Amino acid sequence: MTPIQECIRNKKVGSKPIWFMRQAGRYLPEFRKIRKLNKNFIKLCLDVNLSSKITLQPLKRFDLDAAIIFSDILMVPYGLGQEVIFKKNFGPELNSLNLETISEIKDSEFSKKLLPVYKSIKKVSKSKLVNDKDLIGFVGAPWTLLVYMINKCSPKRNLNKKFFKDKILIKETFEILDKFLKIHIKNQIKNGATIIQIFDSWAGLLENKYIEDYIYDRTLKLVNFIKSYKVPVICFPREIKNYEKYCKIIKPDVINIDYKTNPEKIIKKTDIVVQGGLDPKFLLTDKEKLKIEAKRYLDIFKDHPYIFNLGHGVLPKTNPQMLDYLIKFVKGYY
Ligand code: 1CP
Repeated sequence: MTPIQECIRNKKVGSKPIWFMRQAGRYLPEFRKIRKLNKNFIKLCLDVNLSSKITLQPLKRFDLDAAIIFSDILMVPYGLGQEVIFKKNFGPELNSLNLETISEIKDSEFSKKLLPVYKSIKKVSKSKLVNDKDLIGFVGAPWTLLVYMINKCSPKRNLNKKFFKDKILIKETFEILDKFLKIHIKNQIKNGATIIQIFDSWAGLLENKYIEDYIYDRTLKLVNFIKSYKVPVICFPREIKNYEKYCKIIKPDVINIDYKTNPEKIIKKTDIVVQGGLDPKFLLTDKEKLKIEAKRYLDIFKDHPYIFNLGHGVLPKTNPQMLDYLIKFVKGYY
């Protein structure tokens, strides 16, 4: 069994497995080199040779316990026929959501559009570099995808609250997402993903009165679907106000905490396996500060099954040597 599966299935404590959100990305010069020659981000995700190569880049450098497939949560709206472009210094930009068009998309058409993602998963799963390691597939949570699809750009730029009023648009989009996220998850598992992570990056934006309908109900459907394949599911409801309640209702196999969540409080309230937490900004400081902060997490989770990771993705300004230092420190701690 892989170190991560031991931690999740056997609730193993002791040495902590480790991987990083955004471990393949802009902080790596070898990624930037490929990115420079491939200006179209979606096209890059759909290039089987390049996306599998990028997925494996961090595993060539570091002693990590998992690979995460190089793709994006916005590949699902793309697969549904909503145009997505990634603009430099702006982020993603989507065109208007046309319910009629996306309701007509057929399962086979969607799977065909995203076929290179599945081929890339298959290719990576056969690589020696992931022998005895996990290969993480992922999806955006329905709520977070709805935000991008209706808002058409990152809500950190501006969130058009007007759309909360269109209940029909919201309900129908959720129904379509439920169907196609399940297809996307199934295709990833069938091609070699051994764990699925659900990213709910904008969980913290939602008003309490909508949480039940837009986060709990919708996410639970996906979590139960993933569990039916006997594949572990990690949930990351970033900045959600009540992590304990989320765990109680959703019951993911693993809960990823953000850096604002108090790690001590979380283990008092739940026996679910925990992942992450460390503020990625510590990787921009110095080794001594980074070590103290990493040690804090390792000590808190000494007797609790814990997968070492961050409280959000690796930042583009991170020096890869700091990541190397952190991995060696975590691996050598117990
Ligand atoms: O070179 C570049 O400009 C690309 C930067 C980049 C990368 C490396 C984007 C654009 N996406 C990715 C890959 C990616 N995205 C992965 C790959 C695997 C890995 O982790 O190494 C994953 C898991 C994601 C998931 C993702 N995409 C999320 C959820 C996690 C999070 O960061 O909160 C979100 C919100 C996105 C949307 C997205 N993709 C990229 C951008 C700039 C954004 C928008 C972020 C925002 O709204 O602020």
